[in-house]
Amino acid sequence: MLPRAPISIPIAFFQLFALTVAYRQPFEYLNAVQSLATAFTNPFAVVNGTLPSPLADDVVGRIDVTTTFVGQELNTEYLFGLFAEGASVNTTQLIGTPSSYTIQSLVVEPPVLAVSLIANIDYPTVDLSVPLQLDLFIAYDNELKIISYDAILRRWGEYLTYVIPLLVPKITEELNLTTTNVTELIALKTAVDVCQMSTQYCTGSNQQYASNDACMSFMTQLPFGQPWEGGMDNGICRYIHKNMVKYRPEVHCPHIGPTGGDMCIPRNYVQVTENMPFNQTLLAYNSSYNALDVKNVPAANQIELVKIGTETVYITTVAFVRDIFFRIIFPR
Ligand SMILES: *[C@@H]1O[C@H](CO)[C@@H](O)[C@H](O)[C@H]1NC(C)=O
Ligand SMILES: *[C@@H]1O[C@H](CO)[C@@H](O)[C@H](O)[C@H]1NC(C)=O
Ligand SMILES: *[C@@H]1O[C@H](CO)[C@@H](O)[C@H](O)[C@H]1NC(C)=O
Ligand SMILES: *[C@@H]1O[C@H](CO)[C@@H](O)[C@H](O)[C@H]1NC(C)=O
Ligand SMILES: *[C@@H]1O[C@H](CO)[C@@H](O)[C@H](O)[C@H]1NC(C)=O
Ligand SMILES: CC(=O)N[C@H]1CO[C@H](CO)[C@@H](O)[C@@H]1O
Repeated sequence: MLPRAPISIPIAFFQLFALTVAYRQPFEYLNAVQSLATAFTNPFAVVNGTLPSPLADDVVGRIDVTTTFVGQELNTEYLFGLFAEGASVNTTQLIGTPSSYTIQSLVVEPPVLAVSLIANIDYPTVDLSVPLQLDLFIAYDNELKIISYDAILRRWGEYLTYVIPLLVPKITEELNLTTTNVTELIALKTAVDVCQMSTQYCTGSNQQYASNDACMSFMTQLPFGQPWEGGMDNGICRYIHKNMVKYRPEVHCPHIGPTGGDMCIPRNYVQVTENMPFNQTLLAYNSSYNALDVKNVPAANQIELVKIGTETVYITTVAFVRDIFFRIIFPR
């Protein structure tokens, strides 16, 4: 005789899911992080709308070596447009284009994940590809769009120190120069590229400099800046922002102009460090035990779930252990 299936069992099963339904299954976050990495290494496709933006409308993103960006449009421009535009010009760019990636570390604790990926950054004019490690904390909303991200470019200073000398001979050739002074060369390269964009796109009410010459003279006086000063009043910041002016000149032209707009400006270290800009926390605070999580889990199973020496039930982990489902559905 078949055992009579107690009616409460499928409900318990369903409710266990229902309790975590605001969050998604772990594999969905894995897919989401893969989508992000794919988008990052195909920036053109995001910019032209072939790949959907992985970002929520009111996303807040922070990148340690630049600054905080608010909203989907701005973040799309900085995460994808920056690289897509860099790849579309024929001259050697100081900022390369991500082409492929490997994920080195990943922790999923819905709705937050932490990932460290190694992206290969391409410099096609010199046939170079250099790995750059990116560490990100990401919070997802219920639609699996990124609502907060906090990104760290690991060894960014070391990266630039490695890359720039490899670009210099080609840049020297492109600019028809004879100088071997790298500082002067990079300052000139920065000025040429920024001023070209400014002269082409920042016109009318968006005009920043009286002329291309005025731009060149301003830019060549400006220090290039340290690698970590990508959000400060210097050349590297304007160089990062130059690729966006084409998208929305009214927003981005001031960033490459003499004032730096609200992007390339002096910043206070303590304020930057202490300011928490995110609308949604990057703490996976709902993942630990609470009574609701185990409401429909039989007491015997709860005890089993609480592993030796710990009093915390990680329901987000537990919910996906097949064996435990079976025990809930078919209690001994
Ligand atoms: C968008 O960009 C992708 C990647 O570069 C490309 O394959 C695709 O053809 C582009 N689509 C349009 C409509 O431009
Ligand atoms: C890059 O070079 C190609 C072929 O030489 C040319 O068709 C294209 O217009 C150039 N693009 C830019 C942005 O100069
Ligand atoms: C580079 O210099 C050579 C020789 O002086 C000149 O013929 C050429 O037009 C220059 N090219 C550019 C892009 O200035
Ligand atoms: C390179 O140029 C900078 C700026 O003009 C100057 O301060 C520096 O001393 C030069 N370095 C060398 C090695 O000549
Ligand atoms: C976290 O859990 C509490 C209590 O279960 C719930 O009220 C709250 O909405 C949850 N927060 C998020 C962001 O899901
Ligand atoms: C809806 C909301 O609270 N938006 C805020 C998100 O965070 C940014 C930056 O901290 C604010 O400017 C938004 O107003």
